Amino acid sequence: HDVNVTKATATFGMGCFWGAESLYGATRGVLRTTVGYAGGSSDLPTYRKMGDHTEVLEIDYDPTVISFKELLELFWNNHEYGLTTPIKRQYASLILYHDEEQKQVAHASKLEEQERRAPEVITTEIASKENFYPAEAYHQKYRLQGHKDLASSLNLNPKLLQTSYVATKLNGYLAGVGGIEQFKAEAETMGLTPTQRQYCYYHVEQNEGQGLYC
Ligand code: MHO
Repeated sequence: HDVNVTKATATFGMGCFWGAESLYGATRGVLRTTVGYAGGSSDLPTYRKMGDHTEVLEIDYDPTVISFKELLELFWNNHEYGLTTPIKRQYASLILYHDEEQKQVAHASKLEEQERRAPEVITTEIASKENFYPAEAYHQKYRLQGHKDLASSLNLNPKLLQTSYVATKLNGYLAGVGGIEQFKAEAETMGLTPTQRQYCYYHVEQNEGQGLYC
């Protein structure tokens, strides 16, 4: 749904985009997420023909609730970007900034992180966000789509899989991010039917803290 709030966008590559989408989805201040391909130069990438692109997550957020710097803390704490294991271009560690301020914050944050992790060398690349190609519908809200009955009861067409606030949130909580208490507080405002809500309470609680996987 359309919400009348200030909105900014961040784009991160941090390994498999399914996990990243769940991580940020359940985060306060995140309004919607879309997984896709970016950072390369080849035309019209797809999952099967990604070319030199990387799996990335595009995050629309409300900067009055969560800052770009806070999004970056989640970024550093939730993927591999050291040189100990070589990383395929598909899973590269990438910060694609949308404006001058994000660019500066990203560089400062990487320097800090580099100091903290030395002598390990950080592979994270920082570049301007150019083209972003949304991924195939079956990659969007992947964890939510795994709950087939719930997902079909939400009538998520390919467009809504990219834009729905509720799908964004559920995709995070059902993967165990955020936890049952935070979910209960938020669920009231999601417009779920009693059946959907009961189903989600059960699975959010079951999966709480299980860790992201791909
Ligand atoms: N291990 C996953 C990777 C998916 S991903 C979106 C698979 O089975 O394809 O890179």
